[in-house]
Amino acid sequence: MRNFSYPTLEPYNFGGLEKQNYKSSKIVIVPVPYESTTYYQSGAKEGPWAIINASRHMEGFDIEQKNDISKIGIFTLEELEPSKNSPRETILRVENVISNILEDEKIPIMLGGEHSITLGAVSAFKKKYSREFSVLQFDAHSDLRDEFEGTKFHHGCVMRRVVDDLRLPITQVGVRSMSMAEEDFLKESKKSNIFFGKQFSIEEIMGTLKENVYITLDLDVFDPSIMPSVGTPEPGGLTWEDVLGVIREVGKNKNIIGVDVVELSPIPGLIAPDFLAAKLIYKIIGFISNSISLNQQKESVLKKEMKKNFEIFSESQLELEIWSDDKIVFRSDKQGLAGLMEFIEKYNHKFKHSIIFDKKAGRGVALLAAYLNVKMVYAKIGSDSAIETLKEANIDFDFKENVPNILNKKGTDICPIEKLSISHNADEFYKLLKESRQIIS
Ligand SMILES: [Mn+2]
Repeated sequence: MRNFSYPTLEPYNFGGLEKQNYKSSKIVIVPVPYESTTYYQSGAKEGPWAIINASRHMEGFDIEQKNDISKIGIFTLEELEPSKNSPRETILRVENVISNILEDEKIPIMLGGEHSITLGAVSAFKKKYSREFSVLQFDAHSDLRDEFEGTKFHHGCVMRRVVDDLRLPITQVGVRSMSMAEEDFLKESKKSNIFFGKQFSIEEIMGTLKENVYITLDLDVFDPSIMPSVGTPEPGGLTWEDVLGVIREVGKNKNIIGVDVVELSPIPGLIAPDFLAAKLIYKIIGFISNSISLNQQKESVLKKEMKKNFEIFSESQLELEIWSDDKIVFRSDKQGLAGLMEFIEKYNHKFKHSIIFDKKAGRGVALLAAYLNVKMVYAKIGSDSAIETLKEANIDFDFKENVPNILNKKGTDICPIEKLSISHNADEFYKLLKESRQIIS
């Protein structure tokens, strides 16, 4: 083909980025122009395009972060084609693409489209995180109807599917419209932490959330004065700062694992709401990249300290057991610990939901816990310096005489401890871990 050479405008991707590279991107934008059920104001299928188009005119530099946020790497996928057959099929398509992104350890940000697509994304997250995450919903509506207009996959039913079918904890913010049946459901089931309108404090919201948070944001949570471009605008909505204030704190204190921003129905000629949606997403990406770099700094400081201290506490009689989400238990002696550390360095393995317990937890155990990224430390006694380190690393702990006997917990598959405790180098450790996985499965 002829090589045209002329100046071009910003490409049609989120942020109008010159070069997109999937491999080096942490954020993946998934446009889903889905619209099926009838609307007061229709046009949600134009939402993703309008957001991307507006985002091409955003400034890359962010005054708050004093940085070009796009440096985290943003890759925009092609628009997903909704199924013409059924809502369920579209939701499955969404689930597939989000699963693929999670497999690649990236953070998906989905652009809607109708709110129903959230179910597909959240299903993919459940496969990866099980029930170890919260869904934080910003919305003018509670979306808790069991069925609406003859379907369970209506956008007014999406959170009901999340709490009932996926059995996930939800927190709802900004709700100012719902039906009597939804009110009854809320009262009876107590399945939602709901904050009506502006009646919330950031601390209260934080208190309802698990460590991992998926954010679903229906743009009608904003006041119609700044966000008229939605299917059902409700008065008394949140301001730009209300919403950003909450998400900023979630970014600081929790782990944002995925986001969707839905229900933009662009009004021709009115660009400010489209731009608001684009900028909102960019701000959220900023919060995410901020927390990732903070965690990396914290991690590397702890790793350094761990290495420095390793010699000292490996001399002591360290005997600990680690119970991981992989249902693998191993007992470590001095050499075993050396093998474990070598293994973590080489294979970059993380025992995300593990528990360590030890007879006595000193600073060494606390550092190891931080290093392994475990969730909880149990021990009979804990030193002051251990408590200090664990608090710093945001790890829960429980020090009491009766250390729970997790090893004997019913239904826990355990691979032979002896097998793993003899691994004294990284490759050996990896081999044994792999073998034990096979034993378990
Ligand atoms: Mn909604």
